[in-house]
Amino acid sequence: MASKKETKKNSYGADSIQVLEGLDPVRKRPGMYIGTTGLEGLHHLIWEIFDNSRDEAMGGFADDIEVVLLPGNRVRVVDNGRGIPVDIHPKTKVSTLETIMTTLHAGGKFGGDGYKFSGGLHGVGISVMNALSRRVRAEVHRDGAYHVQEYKEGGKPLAKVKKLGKSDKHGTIITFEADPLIFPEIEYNFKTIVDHLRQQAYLVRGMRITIIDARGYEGEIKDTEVFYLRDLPSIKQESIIAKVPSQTFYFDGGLKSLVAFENRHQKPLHKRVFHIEKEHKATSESGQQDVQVEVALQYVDDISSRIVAYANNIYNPEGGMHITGFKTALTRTINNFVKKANMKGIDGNFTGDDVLEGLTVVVSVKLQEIQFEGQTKSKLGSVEARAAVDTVFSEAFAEFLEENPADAKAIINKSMLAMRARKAAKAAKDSVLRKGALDGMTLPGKLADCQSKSASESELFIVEGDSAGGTAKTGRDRKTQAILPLRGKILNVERARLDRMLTSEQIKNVVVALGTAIGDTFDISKLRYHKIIIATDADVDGEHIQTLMLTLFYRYFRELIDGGFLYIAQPPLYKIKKGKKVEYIYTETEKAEYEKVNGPSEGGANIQRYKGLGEMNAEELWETTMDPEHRILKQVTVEDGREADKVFDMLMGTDVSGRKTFIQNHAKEATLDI
Ligand code: 1YM
Repeated sequence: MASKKETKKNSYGADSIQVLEGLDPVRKRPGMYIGTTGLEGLHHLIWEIFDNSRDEAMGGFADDIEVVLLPGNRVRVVDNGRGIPVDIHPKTKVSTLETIMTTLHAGGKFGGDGYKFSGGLHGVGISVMNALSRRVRAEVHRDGAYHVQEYKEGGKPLAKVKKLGKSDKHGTIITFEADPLIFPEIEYNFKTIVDHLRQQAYLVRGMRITIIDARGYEGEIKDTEVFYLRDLPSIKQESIIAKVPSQTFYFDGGLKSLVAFENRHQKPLHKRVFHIEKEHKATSESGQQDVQVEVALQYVDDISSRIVAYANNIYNPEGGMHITGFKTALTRTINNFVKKANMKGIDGNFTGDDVLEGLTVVVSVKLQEIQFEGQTKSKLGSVEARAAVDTVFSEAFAEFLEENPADAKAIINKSMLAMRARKAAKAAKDSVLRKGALDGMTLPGKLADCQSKSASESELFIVEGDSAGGTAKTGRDRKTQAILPLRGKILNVERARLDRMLTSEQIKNVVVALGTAIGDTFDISKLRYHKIIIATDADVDGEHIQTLMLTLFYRYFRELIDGGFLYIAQPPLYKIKKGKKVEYIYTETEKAEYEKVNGPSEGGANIQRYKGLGEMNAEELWETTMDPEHRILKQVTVEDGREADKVFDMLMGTDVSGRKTFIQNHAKEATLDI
């Protein structure tokens, strides 16, 4: 680290302030500066100071940062950088430290040249933090001395910067206490901080970040104490560290490590993680800017893709120009490689979607002048980023494919599979969706239809298993209730594409029985039953089938969910017989209550547990699950379509544990219709 620091010149020159303004605007309209005064805004205060330390690390001047949550709602951020300059600023006649703490110095560069690709407005956030704090203490080790200045009530200095002693160290320590007049709730979330700072650690290779939650520490913590940081005169509190939660991040691999982290629950298809980091020089005539580009990627055995984008270390959930450039370059590079390699049976006409399947990629760009689309910085607008990523990535990735034949082969195979699946899915979908494809189909033989032709009084029970189906047929009300049995495990939901599922005989039966057709020809007025009731066993297979059905309805028959036509049956878990009295119990909570009131099997009560629908006879099934007078149905709703879509995607992926959890948590959600 030291050698790195020495190669850079100390570029501070205190004469380039552009706009100076007091802190009043920040206190008047905090939302303008930190978004909200809720918990998110509160955490923003930490990010603002942390960004200063991170920029110092990006510039090569620091490599260690410490964030400490202290008792009394105080937060301390420490870095081993150059230290904020403390000399008198020629324009403001007060120290540079005081100037940047007490003025909104808009206009970006302040002080020296800053760093080529800093987070943007250099050091601007620190005054925002000061304005919104009740108390702040700034300590600087620099120029052979240890300097301190304190501020109160929204950034008012208590005194000038004081030199409190000698120091051969360098670095900055900021301790602040957010102002309760601004923030109605002050409660920092350790996990939020850890998650945010972990991402940051990936983005600046070789930067160590330690986060310490010392809020619960009961001993004394002095003002100047640094917990962990090297280089600073840390009153090493190893004893404290051992007693409170802490976490340290350091990723030598940068984005390469981030890709590995994102893929931690996945099965990689090739060994090497591709990685490139390079500065793309703008052509001088066009007057564009240089762009720093970093990309890391690896393919895994999954059908979805994970694309993570950053611009100047700001996360862009909606992507933007860098991602556009990346996608174009990825498709072109893989297709070119395939053509050049002259692979048998592969023509190199992959689409963008083909090459994205299974991909985990992180793209990070750094620009001097950055533009986002919209207020939230969620999408990068700077056009230069597109060409920069395209050029840097395609060049390096072509080389990677050539130099690593095994990895290249695995990647091409994955795209090949995706292409085949896409074509097959399209053909299958076309044939299923083709106008009238289902029109001529007669009702499936398995369906025991009801007598009524009025949809409003008709119900369709989709029942798991032939045997339960048979029982339901015997027990039902023939006039209004139709039964369609589904054979055992109809289809492996895992990894099955919905398009392909539609070609399955069993699913087709469901579609034909509904009567609405599907796709372009879908017509809700043709729905043959106004209650569609999924009835499965209360076990893993049953939950599996429920999930499959929910997926099918969600993707292809959304209107049936929106219209409130879809339900899940609630068969009882227990039957309790006491003398001639029979009682059914539907949940474990109910059972616990029953036992509390009656005592276990007291008075000769006989408790029978139902493992599946098939264990009930026709009369019991009618009484408990089908009789509109007594049954419990759960209506399926889509509260938040977007959220649901995400979950379904997850269900179709390879992460089995995530899918299981979902099935267990959600299959039986929704409102009661008793
Ligand atoms: C815990 C917070 O603020 N570190 C920090 C800030 C600065 C510097 C170093 C720094 C920058 C420069 C020169 C330069 C800042 N300085 C300024 C300004 N940590 C934290 N560490 N020397 C030191 O940019 O040239 C703004 S931020 F403007 F005063 F130079």
